[in-house]
Amino acid sequence: MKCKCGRKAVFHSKVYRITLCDECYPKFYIELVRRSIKRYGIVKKSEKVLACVSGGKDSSAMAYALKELGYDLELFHIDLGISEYSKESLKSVEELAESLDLNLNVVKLKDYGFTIDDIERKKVCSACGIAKRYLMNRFARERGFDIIATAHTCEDIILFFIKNMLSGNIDYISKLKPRIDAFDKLVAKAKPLFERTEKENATLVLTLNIPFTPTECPHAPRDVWKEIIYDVELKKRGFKQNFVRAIAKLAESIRTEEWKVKHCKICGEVSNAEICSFCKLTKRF
Ligand code: Q46
Ligand code: ZN
Repeated sequence: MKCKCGRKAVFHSKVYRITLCDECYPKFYIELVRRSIKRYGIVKKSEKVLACVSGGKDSSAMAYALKELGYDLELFHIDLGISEYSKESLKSVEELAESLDLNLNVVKLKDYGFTIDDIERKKVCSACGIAKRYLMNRFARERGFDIIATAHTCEDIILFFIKNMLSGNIDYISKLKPRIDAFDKLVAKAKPLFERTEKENATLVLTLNIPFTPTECPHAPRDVWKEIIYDVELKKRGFKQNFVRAIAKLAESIRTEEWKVKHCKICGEVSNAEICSFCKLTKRF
């Protein structure tokens, strides 16, 4: 297949009815991200952005896109201490920072007394999520960043939506908004890739040789729901993007109950209990 410019194609999409080469695809991708940001007001040009990068393809694509679009940004990586995976991830984000000429901030979980490898198997991902949310928010606020950008893809958003619907956590759906404004000590959050698919992100990093590691976290569970989402997309083209837009609409319309903000007695961060989940974790070690 050939691109409209006549060169060999690297990307074909039935959803957009388009076939593009390695020169036309990056421009197309950046334009899609620009449109999402504008349409949903995800990041403002005046905001200082802390872009969270794991070393994987999605966050590498996000960092590249935000830089191309002219945002004032720095990179942020947490060394989770997950054996070889964390070493490879760190190497990859260092290469990414160098290739994009961006400042990289690294926080080591070990400096808080434990690593993800120290957590019992069943609780690994929940502890990891608690640590990531806590460290990125605290770091961003203490260093004067206005907004935290994470590379959630449309598959991630659909997955969170289905799982939370099934567990009856309707309130949680409001967290799936493309932008969540700052509240008390919580810094604003942005999901600039919420309409992008993993395939679109992978095509960008492979086409432009943007550094990333293909290695997956050894704790990543096999997700049957993700396979189901891909199956539906195969049968109904455009399902993922249409669904994620509907989720964004729904998330915006949910009025969360006013909650009286509490602060952790140990660290002072926002918490829904006397002691926050992160301090509970550090206390165990
Ligand atoms: S939560 Fe779980 Fe991920 Fe943390 S332990 Fe690995 S798989 S990295 S997004
Ligand atoms: Zn605390």
